[in-house]
Amino acid sequence: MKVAVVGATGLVGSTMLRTLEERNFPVTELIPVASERSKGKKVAFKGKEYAVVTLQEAVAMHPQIALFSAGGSTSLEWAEPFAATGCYVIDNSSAWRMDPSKKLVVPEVNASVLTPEDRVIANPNCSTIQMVVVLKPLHDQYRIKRVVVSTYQSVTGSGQKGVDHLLSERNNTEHKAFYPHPIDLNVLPHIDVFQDNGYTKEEMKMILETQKIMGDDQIRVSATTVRVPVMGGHSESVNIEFEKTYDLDAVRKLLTEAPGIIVQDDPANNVYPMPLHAFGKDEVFVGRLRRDPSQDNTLNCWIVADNLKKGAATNAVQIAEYIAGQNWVK
Ligand code: A2P
Ligand code: 11C
Repeated sequence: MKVAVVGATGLVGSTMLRTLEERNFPVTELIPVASERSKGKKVAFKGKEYAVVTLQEAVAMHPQIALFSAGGSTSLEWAEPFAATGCYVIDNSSAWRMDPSKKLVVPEVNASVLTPEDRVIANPNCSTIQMVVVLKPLHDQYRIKRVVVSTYQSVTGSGQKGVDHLLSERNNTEHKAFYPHPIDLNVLPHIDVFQDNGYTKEEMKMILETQKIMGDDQIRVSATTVRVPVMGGHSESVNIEFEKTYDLDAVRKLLTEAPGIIVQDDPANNVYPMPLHAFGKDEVFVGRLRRDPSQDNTLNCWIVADNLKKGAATNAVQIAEYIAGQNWVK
């Protein structure tokens, strides 16, 4: 398949290239795309070098699948023109996620909503993806009433500028501040812009995207999203209230058998998910499973995933794998 990666020089885009390689996606021709600034720059894929092209050049090359991760404005301008050529666009930006005409997909949760006519498909926000992978099997079994989540998000979620800010503070080198405060040796309860209701855009994404992906707007979600000086992935403390009663061993078994999840829950041996271990992995890790003694039918857990992998590139490639598997690509 002829595959374009838009944003190929960025953090998510380069992880998309690596993920296509690792998962052996059937790429017959790769089209790496970035801004005019990067035209002609070389990127490596499967041992070969490919020259970066512009969006205008890429759309004329008629890719069959395009993975977009070059920001919302690029997606708003270019996703539909690519789709108009018959290409399946899988868009990692927030541009189309809440558009009622676009599907918002995490394959383990709702791949079945896709039809051959869905030519622009939205990839959710990283912190939402890792949470819904765990919520889905629990919702099917016990019906979730309410979720209260606090996140501990990696600087890689901000792209290269966030990584550069942390590393330059740590190495005491000259830098242009990306965050409004120091990030090293600090914690910022602030991701993306504040809204009129006092929540940040990241927090609102966790609420609205969860309901859309789970196909249930009755699930109540309350979120606090926090940036921490970490590189390997996002962590989440999640409190989940069910309608039905549950058994902790049954929950552990359910999550162990659910697709895309690895249970790491052996506190006696200090085993629990951590971003350092999730780094570079495709799965979502869950542990610290325990009853909430303050409320009936309520579970506490700790969810970790590499936000550049399952939170972005892996999820997008899995959507591409699903589409390829349906034989919709002509
Ligand atoms: P470029 O490297 O040419 O700026 P990150 O999230 O790590 O900051 O990466 C952003 C990605 O999006 C990069 O590949 C960047 O390319 C690409 N990008 C940014 N703006 C545009 C644009 N207007 N058109 C195409 N690609 C863009
Ligand atoms: C962060 N979750 O960690 C953001 C990054 O809507 O795709 C991804 C933003 C998005 O800052």
